[in-house]
Amino acid sequence: MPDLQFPPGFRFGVSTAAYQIEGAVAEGGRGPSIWDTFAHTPGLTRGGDTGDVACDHYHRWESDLDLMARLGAGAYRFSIAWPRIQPTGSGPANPAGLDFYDRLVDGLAARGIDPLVTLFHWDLPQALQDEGGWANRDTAMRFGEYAELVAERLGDRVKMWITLNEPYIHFALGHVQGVHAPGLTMLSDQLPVVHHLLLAHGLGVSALRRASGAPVTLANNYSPVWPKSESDEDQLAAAMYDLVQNHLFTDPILLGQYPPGYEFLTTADVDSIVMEGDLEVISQPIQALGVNYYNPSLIAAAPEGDPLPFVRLDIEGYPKTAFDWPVVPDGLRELLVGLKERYADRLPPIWITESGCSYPDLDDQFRIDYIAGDLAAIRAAMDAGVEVHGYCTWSLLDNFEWAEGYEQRFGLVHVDFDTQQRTPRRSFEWYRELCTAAAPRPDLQGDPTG
Ligand code: GBH
Repeated sequence: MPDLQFPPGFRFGVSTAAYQIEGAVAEGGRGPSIWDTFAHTPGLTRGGDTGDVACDHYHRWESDLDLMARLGAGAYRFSIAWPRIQPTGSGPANPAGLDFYDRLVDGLAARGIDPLVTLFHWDLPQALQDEGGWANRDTAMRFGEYAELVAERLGDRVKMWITLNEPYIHFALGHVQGVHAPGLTMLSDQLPVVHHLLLAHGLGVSALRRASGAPVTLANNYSPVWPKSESDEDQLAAAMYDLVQNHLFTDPILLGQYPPGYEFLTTADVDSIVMEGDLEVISQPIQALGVNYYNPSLIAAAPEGDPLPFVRLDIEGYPKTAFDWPVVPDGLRELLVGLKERYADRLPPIWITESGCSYPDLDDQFRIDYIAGDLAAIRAAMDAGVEVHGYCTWSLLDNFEWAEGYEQRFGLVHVDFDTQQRTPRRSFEWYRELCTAAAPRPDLQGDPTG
């Protein structure tokens, strides 16, 4: 048993996302999403990989739940594919879509695992993208309706709602860098996408709180920002990077206002985008804050002529995962303490909704050390006064790693993508000890603080 003592009630779980594991993209009345379109466009994903089959979880969900039961997981964070619920992103619910998640939620309850449900993990219905996607304010309204349909059906059993997964990453990689769906490269007038994602979150909170007693949050990807040097240029670039990655999708929610300096995101009149009353909707109380952590960001001023004001540099001097990402567990402590400093009393209890690494071998001491490092960092932050209620590791299974296809392996469980055979790695056994040693957990639905 690793020497990682957490207070009673602390939950250990695992995370996944719909497009990364489900497959069955044309079954049960599911409509196409922007990720189907993107992955099927030649040259955009590694080796042309798509999520058409992925882990075939849509057909194998029961045995996957049995795996989680074997793990002793206290919580399972999964996402609902919006295009299964509304194939074109609006209108009445598709019964087969709701039925699938209904069975999943009941299957979890039968195994004593709390369902933590993400409503949007990047798979926007393609029909909404055809109408402008997140650049269109209507998409936020549609999200509120979708949230309502899901909450009406599952709201009595879901234990925590996560409106959006990593809106910053969806914005930056999908709408600025163009390396994720929908593959846009918007160099100016980015504020509408940002604002409509935030508005969707707020409208989602309203709908979910109306129909369900469960706590609501969103999962943000945070990264402590390290300026390359003391120079004014690098300090300024780092501050701008910090603004977009760490503050842009949190200040409006927790403080009711955009971070100072955000106006550079548009050349239009801000009031034509951020309408009266929007910030009230966006800043409704949330009962937890989801934190996804992978690594810090080393930032320098961009060379003259670059379209963006900052560049991310390689972080040297730390071990690297198979994905070449630096392993810096203390960055998690740093960011948690930083959140507490910035948001003080406005900061709700934190859930670590993702942390993990790509590592291929079945004998994966590397992954064990990685998770243990992040858990020790969480403990250190808790000792410094940050309230953390749970940890979900990314991921249960090897899965479709977006533009990187199936090459990167984040699972506690290895998946052979030819046979769909699941083989638990050594980290699975290690994590099982941690999960099973955890004390019994109080009911989240009855706990107003989440
Ligand atoms: C999450 O995104 C997603 O929610 C999940 O779907 C995904 O599978 C998982 O993480 C693993 O990727 O340039 O070396 O400093 C993570 C977003 C963006 C985090 C890129 C790490 C920088 C790596 N990531 N980022 S590096």
